[in-house]
Amino acid sequence: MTVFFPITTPKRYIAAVLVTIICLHYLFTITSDGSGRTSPFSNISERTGERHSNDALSIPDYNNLQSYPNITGPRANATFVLLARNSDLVGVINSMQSAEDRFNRYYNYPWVLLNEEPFTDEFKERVSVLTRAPIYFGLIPKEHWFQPDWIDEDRARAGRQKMMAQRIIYGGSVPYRNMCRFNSGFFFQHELLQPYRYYWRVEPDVRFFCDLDYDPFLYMQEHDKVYSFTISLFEWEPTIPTLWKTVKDFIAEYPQYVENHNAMDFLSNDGGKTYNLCHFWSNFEIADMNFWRGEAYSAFFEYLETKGGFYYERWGDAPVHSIAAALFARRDQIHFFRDIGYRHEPFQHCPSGEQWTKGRCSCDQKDTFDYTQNSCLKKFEKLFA
Ligand SMILES: Nc1nc2c(ncn2[C@@H]2O[C@H](COP(=O)(O)OP(=O)(O)O)[C@@H](O)[C@H]2O)c(=O)[nH]1
Ligand SMILES: [Mg+2]
Repeated sequence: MTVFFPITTPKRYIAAVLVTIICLHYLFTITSDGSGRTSPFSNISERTGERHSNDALSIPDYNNLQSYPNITGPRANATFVLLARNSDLVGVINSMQSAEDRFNRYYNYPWVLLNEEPFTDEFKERVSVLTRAPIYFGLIPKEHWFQPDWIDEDRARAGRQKMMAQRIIYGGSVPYRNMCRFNSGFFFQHELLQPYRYYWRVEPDVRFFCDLDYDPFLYMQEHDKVYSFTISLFEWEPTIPTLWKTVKDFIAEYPQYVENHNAMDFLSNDGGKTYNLCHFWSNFEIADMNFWRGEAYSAFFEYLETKGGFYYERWGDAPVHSIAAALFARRDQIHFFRDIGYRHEPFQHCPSGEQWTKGRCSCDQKDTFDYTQNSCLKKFEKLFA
């Protein structure tokens, strides 16, 4: 005879269903963290279904600055710098959002935005909401921006036309040349930047891929660094046909400014005779403005300026800054921020391994400029081999 529960009996049926529901509920409460995700690591209070009012404290309170340890620690005298036009608004928002999300919402370093035209109210309003840090909008003095009167415009025009014929990017653009000259010799003289020593340059439409859990400005200060980069590459030679000769003339005239432990071997494969076109990509820079404001760089920029190459050719601030940092600073004062994931079209630097995991980087480790054919990183690393 087969023994079986006569589940057709209504009372017994209800009891069985109830027991099943209670068992299922118990199973659910011991395996759930309450947010819908099951986790074997749920804490005791969650296992028992209790909820404490301070449970939320396990989520960092970003609105309470005191709760973030670095805020109370030492800070550098530093700021972000962003040069932009009103028409760059969307790109500026993208870049600032990225820098704030990945770093500055914890540190609240100020932002200084510069333009040769007044920023519109809409521009100011849209970017001001992106940060809780102080934000300043500055107008660039005319003499720091526009082509000086002593430049021979016929010669400058001929230079532009030649470059346009060679299809060189921005070859025919005067505003681009204004920008390169301003970034080379004037931004650090702007009155809004006078209070600061270190700056982090940001451009529209760049991206920071990784969390940064330390202060790179303090890193610069504590390790006596003056210049840093994430990407280095070769310059487009037709934009600087006479720059290296000018540099060599300057060195011959002012040998006292050349640092003994310099990075000439990053710039030249033959001890300085010729320029190998390596430079640091200056759309990302964290650097010490005291270096630009110092005697060596001031003399250097003045020398370049008198040659007119910012307008007769198209000298970029990247080779100008790079050459100066490589020659007038010690090579160990130049730093490669390997852990800062960064993109400016069309290249990016993506950290790898532990740095990638720790930084919660959103970039593809395989997509990094570091050791590609057009990168100068190997040359930089060889300086220290
Ligand atoms: N205010 C202002 N900013 C400019 C001008 N031209 C370029 N910039 C800024 O200078 C930086 C470099 O210019 P960008 O167009 O990004 O050049 P690229 O990165 O070399 O292609 C960016 O921060 C631009 O917003 C200009 O005419 N006026
Ligand atoms: Mg750019």
